[in-house]
Amino acid sequence: MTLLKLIKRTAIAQKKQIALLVDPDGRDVAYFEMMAKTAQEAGVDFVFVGGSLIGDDQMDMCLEAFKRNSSLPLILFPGSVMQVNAKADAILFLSLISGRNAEMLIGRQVVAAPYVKKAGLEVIATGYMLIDSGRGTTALYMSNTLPIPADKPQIASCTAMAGEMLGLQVIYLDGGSGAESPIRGELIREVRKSVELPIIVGGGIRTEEQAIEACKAGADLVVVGTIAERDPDKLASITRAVHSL
Ligand code: 1GP
Repeated sequence: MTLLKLIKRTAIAQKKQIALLVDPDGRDVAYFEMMAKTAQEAGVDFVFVGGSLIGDDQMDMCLEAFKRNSSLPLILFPGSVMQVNAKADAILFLSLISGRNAEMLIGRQVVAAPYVKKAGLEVIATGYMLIDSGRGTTALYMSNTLPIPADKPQIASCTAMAGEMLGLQVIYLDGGSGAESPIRGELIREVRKSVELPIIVGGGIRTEEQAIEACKAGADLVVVGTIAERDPDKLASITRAVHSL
């Protein structure tokens, strides 16, 4: 079964899933091995791998360490074309539909397409939406786009609807890694009402309660990165909370 089918089936069954986001930048093999074991023991559903500034070797090293130390599905969440890597299982093929930067909407994808094809990765066409989280994040700076205001759920829902109509397969609502606070439930609820696609939500989720709130508002899959880096033990308790819903 493809990973997209797995995400969809789980969403239809109204079960919730969680992904650990690993940014390989500046980390060594020992760190990747530790995180792989932590994620496997915690029972997360997926590992997203990517970041804004990663060299080729770091990505290889990270994917190899996760393969050696876990059986978790590895999904690329690429910050650049250079991060396309055949060692992963799938790629979130992102179009930054919240922004108006043509490079992020279609330009980078044109450059990446032949590499993705050659790598034989499962492609998950993703409507990627940055939501304002109260402070500048790396994602905003690097993408050179404006985020959707946090208190404008209608803009978010219309954007997601357009993404669905264009044939995208999942919607990713992201407050940006290290966001001060997670995306508000009200905005997630509005998007949930507007589209049938699986909804991924991440950015600033640090507690069980925040993960539960995102899920109850309509997220099918939540993503945690920063908190797992700071406190790997927390990953297991957030995972348990998400799976208990
Ligand atoms: C960012 O959703 C991810 O794309 C994770 O964010 O690092 O804040 O958990 P955090």
